[in-house]
Amino acid sequence: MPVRVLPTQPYPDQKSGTAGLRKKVTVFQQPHYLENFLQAIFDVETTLHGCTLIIGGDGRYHNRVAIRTAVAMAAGNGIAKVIVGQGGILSTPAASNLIRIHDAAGGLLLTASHNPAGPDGDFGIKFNIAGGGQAPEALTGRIFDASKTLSRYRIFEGAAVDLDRLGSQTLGDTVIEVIDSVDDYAKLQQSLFDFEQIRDWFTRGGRICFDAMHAVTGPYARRILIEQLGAPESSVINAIPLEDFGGGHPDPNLIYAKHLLELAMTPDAPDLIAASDGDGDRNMILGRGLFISPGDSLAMLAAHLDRLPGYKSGLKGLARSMPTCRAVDVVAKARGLECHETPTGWKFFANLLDANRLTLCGEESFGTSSSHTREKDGLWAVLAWANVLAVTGKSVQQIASEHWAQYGRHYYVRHDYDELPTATANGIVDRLRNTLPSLVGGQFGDWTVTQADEFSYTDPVDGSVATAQGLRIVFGDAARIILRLSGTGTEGATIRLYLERYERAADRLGWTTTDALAPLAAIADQLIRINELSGREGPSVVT
Ligand code: G16
Repeated sequence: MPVRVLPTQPYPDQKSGTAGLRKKVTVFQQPHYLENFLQAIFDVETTLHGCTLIIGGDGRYHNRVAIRTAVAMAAGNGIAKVIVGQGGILSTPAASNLIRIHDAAGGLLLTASHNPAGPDGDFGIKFNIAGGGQAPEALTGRIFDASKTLSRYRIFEGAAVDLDRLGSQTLGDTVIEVIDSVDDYAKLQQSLFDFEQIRDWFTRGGRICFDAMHAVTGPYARRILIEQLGAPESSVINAIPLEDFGGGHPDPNLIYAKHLLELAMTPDAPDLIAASDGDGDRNMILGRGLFISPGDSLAMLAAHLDRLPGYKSGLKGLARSMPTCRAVDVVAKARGLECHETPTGWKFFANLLDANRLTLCGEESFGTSSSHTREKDGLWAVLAWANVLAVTGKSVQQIASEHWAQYGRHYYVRHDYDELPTATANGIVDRLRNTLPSLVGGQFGDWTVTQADEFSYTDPVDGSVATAQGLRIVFGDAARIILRLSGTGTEGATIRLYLERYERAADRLGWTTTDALAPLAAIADQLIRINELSGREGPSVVT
């Protein structure tokens, strides 16, 4: 039998963060590092045996090597059928969809999301469970425990799988099916949106610029926007996926996609400007003359979604992660919908989605999606916006200003302090945590602190509790200051500071974000003293 049991050494650092295991490529290249983590998954998640497993990645450097190993280990661990995207390519939302439609027992998604790629870049693995969602914390904890004590792994030795040839191949008793990476995803989007209406919108002169940032969404965007919806060729830029993402940083935000903001400010800007990230789950939305913050995008989609075919029967509920601005809460209240506040991490939406209590959810980190899948879905958000523009006949600018006039406006910014020494970052967070109780009732200008605590979350479906999910200083509905440690960095520690201010009066809706948030930034500085305590002059990234 070519299935071999080979020795490995345990690694002590295979703890999954906010979205799976993310490390430098060089870490993954250590002997048996990948094998150790994968074997821990196969040992712990015994439901995979005899079932279907989906495997794919975002095409970054090391993708093919890792996928070959994953396929050979799946065959070595009794998986009945492995479905792989052609060339090893699957966007994260496409993989989640495949898990669902093939009734698979899980999926291995090889990606470090928006983190840079290449030999010196990052690599990662996410394990998604049956139903398509990310493994819950209890499961990733058990996988981590197993990874620390493993001494052997099982692999189909000498496996020669052709990842580019569509169709079935076998490795021993395991069927390996290589499928088109885009087909099923495109069908899913067709079932949700009015493609006729969007096509008409293009025919009538509607224009889009979608930037795939040389990452995984290029083939998806080309197929859907150009081939199926008839947008001109020039509508998708940087469409060819490259192993190093063209040396760029496929994190679509105001820093790494600044060129899109500049495009939006030109007189002849397209009606809709958008981008997605490395693995296709994030989205950035701009209109002519303005950027739509992720929290606003969530709220504006919430206000319009039931006009689109897949959502005509109405919305079940809405949700956002705790640091995401509360714009969606205002829409939920006005429409009498349930609204949930969850910890950061898409996995926290899964139970609510499965329990049919949620239709639309989103995060400040440029993630938006709906009940159609169990991951955030970058291209879905872009198509949703295109369909909203087509069905309303309005511009992004009109949608935004009418929204703010009706519901009020949440000004919002995030400051990231990247790659801090871990002890420094922990010290800053600990210090604020200790001062929180003394802040309640404090007066800062016109604002009074109504709540100052550490966020913890009890899942309303299964009762599981997630503690230590970020520190928040709340000034009623008027403003919030939030501080938390990122769970996705690969070097040192990253502190994120989030500032949110809500205004309703007509003469306060047209401020710049910087002006609106300046007083809150000053209060945050007074209370948290990040610059002083970190020795930095300011944040590394402001989005
Ligand atoms: C991941 C998670 C998201 C989370 C984001 C930021 O996104 O899937 O749910 O909001 O990380 O996490 P943090 O603030 O802890 O760095 P992605 O796109 O990187 O998979």
